[in-house]
Amino acid sequence: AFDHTAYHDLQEIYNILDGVGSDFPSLISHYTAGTTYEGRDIRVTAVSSGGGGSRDAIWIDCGIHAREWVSPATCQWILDQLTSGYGSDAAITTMMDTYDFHIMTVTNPDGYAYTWNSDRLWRKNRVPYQGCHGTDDNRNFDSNFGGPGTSNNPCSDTYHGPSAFSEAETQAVRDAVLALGSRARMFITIHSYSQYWMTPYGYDYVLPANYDEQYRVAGIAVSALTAVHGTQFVYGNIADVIYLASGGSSDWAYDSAGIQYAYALELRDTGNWGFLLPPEQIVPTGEETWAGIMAAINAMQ
Ligand code: 0X9
Ligand code: ZN
Repeated sequence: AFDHTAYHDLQEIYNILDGVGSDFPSLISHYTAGTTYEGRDIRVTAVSSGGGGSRDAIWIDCGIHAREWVSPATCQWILDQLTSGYGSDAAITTMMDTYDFHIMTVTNPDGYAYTWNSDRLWRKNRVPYQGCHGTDDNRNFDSNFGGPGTSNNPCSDTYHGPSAFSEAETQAVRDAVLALGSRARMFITIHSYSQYWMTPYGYDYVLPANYDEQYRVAGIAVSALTAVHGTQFVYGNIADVIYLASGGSSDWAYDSAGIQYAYALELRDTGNWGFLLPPEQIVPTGEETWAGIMAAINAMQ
């Protein structure tokens, strides 16, 4: 089902997800976490080797920002590794017999479709507000909603939306993650670009109570990531590593969902190609990111 040599449009990605579901029916189940303004499904792929829904869970979402194409490509890479590795790769098998994975491969499908059809560098969703289009879904969570690093102008790329959780995409992430309850052990939201592995918070320079532990695990993840292809990542809290940004999903995951390991990743590169990362880099990006994520999962206490 998978093809990591090219980027795929939304319909192709959904066909790939259907394909992996029919190829691995004992591992894969799909559910719809929400429906967008333009009527598209927001899909989650649950990967489980057993346990009847009782196991701890890892949440990974990709593509909350439409133009960051290597992000959904990396969620597809992860799904491929999990399904092809179960029963053949010892590390993956052990991990999958311990954790369920819930993967939202295209969190913002309206925006993603728009980057294919109209504007390659579109970021937000496509809901119309006051003559412009789109809320930045990563400013729409209730983590200091409307605070630093957000805009109340619907024409801005960082428009926070009319109210916290006003958007179908943020409702979908919220509801799917909360449905996991205390089983959710790690939350990873995948962006590009800049090569960062970031912990809360984005809404303030204060650090989470367990910052030392999240930082320790991030360091292990980045070492494993760098070991694959030598790619350098900077790690630390969002506000210091990148900038103040309120209403983000990983701050919400830590503060409100109570997930103790909440990471926002910025994948390749550092700006040479930026959002237009060549498809030849999908595989190495997937390889190193997956190595980092596996190391992080195995380093959790
Ligand atoms: O600005 C963003 O939303 C992210 N950077 S991006 O270039 N991919 O748009 C950073 C997200 C930081 N996370 C939180 N603020 N929670
Ligand atoms: Zn982003």
